[in-house]
Amino acid sequence: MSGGLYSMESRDFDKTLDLTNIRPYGDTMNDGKIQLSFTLPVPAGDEAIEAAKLLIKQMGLENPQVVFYKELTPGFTFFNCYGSCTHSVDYTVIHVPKVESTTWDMEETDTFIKENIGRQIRVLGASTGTDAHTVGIDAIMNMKGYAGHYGLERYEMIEALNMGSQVPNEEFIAKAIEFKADVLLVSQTVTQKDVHIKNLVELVELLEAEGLRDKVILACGGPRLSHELAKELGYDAGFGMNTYANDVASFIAQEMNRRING
Ligand code: B12
Repeated sequence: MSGGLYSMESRDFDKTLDLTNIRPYGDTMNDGKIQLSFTLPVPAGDEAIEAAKLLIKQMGLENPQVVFYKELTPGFTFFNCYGSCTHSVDYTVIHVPKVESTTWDMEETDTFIKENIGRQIRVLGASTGTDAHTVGIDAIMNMKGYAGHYGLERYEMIEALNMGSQVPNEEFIAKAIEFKADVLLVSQTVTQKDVHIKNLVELVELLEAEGLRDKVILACGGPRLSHELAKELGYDAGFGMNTYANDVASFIAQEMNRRING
């Protein structure tokens, strides 16, 4: 959704919108309504509902309401609740670091690579470490693509190799050397106990030890990753939710061009 378009439409629709002071929207501007769901380790009943409401109040939400509850298994009750948030944020001062490239479609990127790089770019991808989630990296790389965006394997000027999931960092690097990869793409979905940080950092350290870090474009992606975090961990770029292959391909083409042609 385009922030600019949205705010203009909302302004036309509701004159009480103040972008320096936004709060959650339920059905009336500035009502602050938030939906929460959680489980408490107690049996269902009036006391459980009261406990849920007290908890929501302690979270700083006003007018707590339990709209659904069910004992999932003896002694554990699941709740759907609402409450009103009284806090607000200034949307106009927010700055989120983002990958600085222009997103093109597949044909534009292929043409740019032909004209500026003059050869296919070799891209190696994998979901590394113990991570078994393949759908994210497949969405970026597979020929068929994802949500109407063809994957990197479809690009004429990209030679893409997807190693799948649970690829140890050492194996990934060995393949990168054999494949003469220009670009390494790492997918990390599971973030429990910060395992993604450990994996991602370990890869950077191993690449540095092999003298390879500066020779490749290194990017990572996953639902809990951001460009800011990726940069902190030593990556050239990080991609989060709703990324498509053409976002990544455009970045790769422009970054390669910058490195080769200045
Ligand atoms: C399918 C799934 C599984 C399948 C995976 C099958 C497979 N072949 O991939 C199975 C059943 C194996 C599984 C297992 C587990 N899962 Co799971 N799984 C999911 C689920 C339902 C969907 C993930 C998915 O496919 N999303 C769709 C893709 C398209 O989205 P995406 O990955 O975000 O990718 C997009 C972007 O992030 C980005 N992207 C992703 N990677 C990359 C890489 C690059 C380079 C780039 C540029 C972009 C990019 O582009 C993609 C397209 O836009 C999610 C919940 C959910 N609804 O999201 C849980 C979820 C990810 N799983 C979770 C967990 C906890 C697990 C297990 C640990 C459960 C367990 N206790 O065993 C295991 C871990 C196994 C392991 N060793 O990794 C948690 C993770 C929580 C966390 N914070 O870590 C989630 C969020 C569920 C939850 N709410 O608890 N899982």
